[in-house]
Amino acid sequence: MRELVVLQVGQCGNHVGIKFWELISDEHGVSPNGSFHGESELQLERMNVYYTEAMGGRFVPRCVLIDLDPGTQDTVRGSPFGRLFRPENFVVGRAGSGNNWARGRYTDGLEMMDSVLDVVRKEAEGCDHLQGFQIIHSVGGGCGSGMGSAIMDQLRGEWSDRIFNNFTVLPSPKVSDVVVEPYNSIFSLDHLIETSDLTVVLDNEALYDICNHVLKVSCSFADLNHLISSAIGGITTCFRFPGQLNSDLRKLAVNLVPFPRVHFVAPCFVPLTSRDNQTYKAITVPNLVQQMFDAKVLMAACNPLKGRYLTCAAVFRGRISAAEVEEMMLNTQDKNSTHFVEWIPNNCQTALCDIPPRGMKMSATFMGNSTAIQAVFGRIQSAYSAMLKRKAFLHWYTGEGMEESEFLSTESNVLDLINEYQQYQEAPA
Ligand SMILES: Nc1nc2c(ncn2[C@@H]2O[C@H](COP(=O)(O)OP(=O)(O)OP(=O)(O)O)[C@@H](O)[C@H]2O)c(=O)[nH]1
Ligand SMILES: [Mg+2]
Repeated sequence: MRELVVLQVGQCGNHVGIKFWELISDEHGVSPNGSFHGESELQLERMNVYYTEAMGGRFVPRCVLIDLDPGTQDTVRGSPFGRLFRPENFVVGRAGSGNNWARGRYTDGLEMMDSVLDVVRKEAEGCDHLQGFQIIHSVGGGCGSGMGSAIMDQLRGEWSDRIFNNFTVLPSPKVSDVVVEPYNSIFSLDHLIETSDLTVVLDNEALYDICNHVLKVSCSFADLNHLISSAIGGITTCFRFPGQLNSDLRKLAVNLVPFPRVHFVAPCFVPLTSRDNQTYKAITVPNLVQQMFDAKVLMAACNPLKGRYLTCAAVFRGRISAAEVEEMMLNTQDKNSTHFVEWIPNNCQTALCDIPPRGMKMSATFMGNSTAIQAVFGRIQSAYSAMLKRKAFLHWYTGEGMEESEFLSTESNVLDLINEYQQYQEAPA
């Protein structure tokens, strides 16, 4: 079996992570106590990708839950599925980093590193054939960002030939009041560019707009996390249920990432639903395809019509006709051909899974590797640059041992990435 190890780091990582486990446990018929109550062989067939079967047929998530701050883990333990996790897999520090990347990366985070690695090694050694790691984290604070980077450096050293897939929540002033977020995020991006194979961008700015303008619901973290977990549930469908296309993490990464640094994809999930509106609405394949390519539902605040898709992938779920899906997808690409680079033929991959998400007849999840994503990085880099110019808040970082020169080299790596996207956008066939 091809197993994955999930690491959820920091407050956001753990809050999103628990929603993901609730969702997939429901889809695979795993009860909060780990027993199987499903009706179908299909739910069991690939269970080992995400769960280990423990004594007495109990299914335990292959998940390591990490935070410097003990408070988050108490929330996770107290949630309906909190008892599903192996108690030893909670790795907790004494206090949060105070939104300081340097504390997560260099000081407090490193103190906890041995305990983290012990748990990860135990999980990895219990696997038949480990595919790779999925890391769920935010980059606006200090733990998910700084400690997340430190953990990835270590894991890369030990498992260099495995795939590293990040689910990365980017900050927005619309839902946060952490003023140093641009610093923490640009430091993390600098790391992700080098150490992640595939980064799924979950941008709080876009998620806020979806809640506020499209769904017209409140914009609490619970609302944003509902959207995020449906996207992660959709993206991981092909790993969890039998099928051919993009059926493991490496295949997905190979199809989506044409150049090593250009591995940031923006997802969307349709039909959109709010937390309390899970009821089935009549929806058709043409509907799904049309919504999927609408910038308003994209979970990164950028407009793909202002860039070009290098690659994309879609997962359709439900009892739907493969021929209809194929036809609609080709039609849409034909009509928008200027927004797909012509130098990668067949750059849109479509997978089908018979089993719809709970409460729906059909759904689709889309991941686009579009050059338009440079706008998201540009937004955060401008805020970074404005503060750095006046050296605002620098002492919090230099006080932990960081050099001022690091601030400049980090920024230039992110600026290089933005440039690369621009070059690919303009590259002729
Ligand atoms: N979507 C979403 N964003 C969150 C959530 N919790 C925090 N954030 C965002 O994540 C960033 C802060 O990161 P946290 O995850 O709280 O910080 P941390 O990793 O625990 O690090 P510390 O600074 O040590 O607390 C800000 O941009 C918040 O807006 C959440 O549950 N959902
Ligand atoms: Mg925290």
